[in-house]
Amino acid sequence: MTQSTFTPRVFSGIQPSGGLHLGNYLGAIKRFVTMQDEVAQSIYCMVDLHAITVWQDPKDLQHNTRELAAGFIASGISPEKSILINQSQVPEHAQLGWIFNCVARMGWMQRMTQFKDKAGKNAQNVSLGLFGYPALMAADILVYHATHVPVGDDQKQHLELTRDIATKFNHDYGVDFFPITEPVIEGAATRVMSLRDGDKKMSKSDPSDASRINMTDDADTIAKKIRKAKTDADALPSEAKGLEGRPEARNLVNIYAALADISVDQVLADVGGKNFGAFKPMLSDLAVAKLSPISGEMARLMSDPAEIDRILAKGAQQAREITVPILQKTYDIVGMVRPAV
Ligand code: AQP
Repeated sequence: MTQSTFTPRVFSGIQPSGGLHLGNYLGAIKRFVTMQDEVAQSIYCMVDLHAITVWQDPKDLQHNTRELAAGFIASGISPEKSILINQSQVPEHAQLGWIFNCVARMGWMQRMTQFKDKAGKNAQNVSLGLFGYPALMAADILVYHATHVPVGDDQKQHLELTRDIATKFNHDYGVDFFPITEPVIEGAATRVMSLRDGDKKMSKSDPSDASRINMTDDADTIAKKIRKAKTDADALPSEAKGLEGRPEARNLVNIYAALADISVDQVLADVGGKNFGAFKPMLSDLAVAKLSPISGEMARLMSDPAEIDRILAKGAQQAREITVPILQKTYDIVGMVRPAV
């Protein structure tokens, strides 16, 4: 069976390990929204089981899961068109995750740069879950037989591992059961960088709030963070090659291009020659215009958490119509005994 024999299906997830930021929005969510109209079925997930690979206060986790769901919906993901779930309500993710723990090899996992970055010098003290994270991520995707996964650039290696796991499972058991998933890493802002350091990814867990634009920031906060964003002293170039060796300038131009839905070349054709004193207010105005309606809608949705819980419960029901048969078939392939149906 080849990739093309699988019905196109999109899956992606975000951790409710903090508030949503501009990197999540531009690198992932914006593409989630367009893809829900491009394929027959899309599933978007708050990956709460991944979030607890590092400590989460239980109340914060609940709040962040609901707020993330609100962020998805406010950004344009429709619960009528896409299946919206939190991972822990669909137990087949974790069940297939265990099977994949037994397929993935230690050597593959030890090469994962995200684990190395997150564990740092503390590798003996981090959770076993943090190490196993990419095998669970492979299960998140393959328990739907998802064919396409929109993500930011930092997830490329985990998606290669997902392909390796599917290939090894199919090979070991002599089946063509799991698709070889395609990563979808597109757009001008697949890797949004910190506003304080152009060599570091914008991230929820950065201790400096000034390093990121949160989706819940108000207009004044957004303007202040952009005004204070680190830059160099030169004017903006008129062509993309003039951004080489200027990570902070490149980052702000990429953000502008992604927010405006135009290319970097188009941005530079307009702003080439301007200094940051002139460009930053343009960027702030654009960011506020694009993000304020989303944060306003998020706040409205968060005023009715029971409705968010209903959407997630309905999503879990719809999801399990897909995941239960795929897990059962996996168990059959592996040789697990279960009652005949
Ligand atoms: N800076 C970024 N630029 C572009 N895309 C990004 N993504 C994350 N940061 C950027 C994309 O957002 C999706 C969800 O990411 P995640 O929450 O599952 O985990 P992460 O990549 O580890 O995100 P953070 O913010 O850096 O979280 P922490 O600080 O908790 O580790 C993915 O598609 C990711 O590529």
